[in-house]
Amino acid sequence: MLLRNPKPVLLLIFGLLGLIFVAYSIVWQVGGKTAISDASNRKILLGTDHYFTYQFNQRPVLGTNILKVQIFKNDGTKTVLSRITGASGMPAMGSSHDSAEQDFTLNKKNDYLLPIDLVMPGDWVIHLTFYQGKIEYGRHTIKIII
Ligand SMILES: [Cu+2]
Repeated sequence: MLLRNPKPVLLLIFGLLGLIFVAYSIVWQVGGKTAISDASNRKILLGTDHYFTYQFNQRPVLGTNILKVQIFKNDGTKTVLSRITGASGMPAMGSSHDSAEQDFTLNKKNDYLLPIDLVMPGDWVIHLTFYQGKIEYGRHTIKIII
């Protein structure tokens, strides 16, 4: 049977589609899917006499996330290195989302901070490189699924 006035039905359908879209976006952002390769704040060995931990300012989401790295001597004393860099990318997309190797900035609390831009859902890697003087002291790769 043909509806005499299809407008309200169309509005309802578009309204529902809109709601589904919004709900889907929220679920995607909050994410049951996000995963990180190391537990937050796990001690990761660095050379023979240091370790580091890392954490994000939030469960990683699309957009900019701040990665914090802290360096410790084996006895647990917080310390600094000469330089830490991070380079992020999405291996499945070739080099199209690769960032340059960027320096972490050191704040007053001796935390190393670097903004990480995750521009699309998928599997991401962040390559960390640690320097003592000009010598490469260690490397670690963080994997993120968003
Ligand atoms: Cu992409």
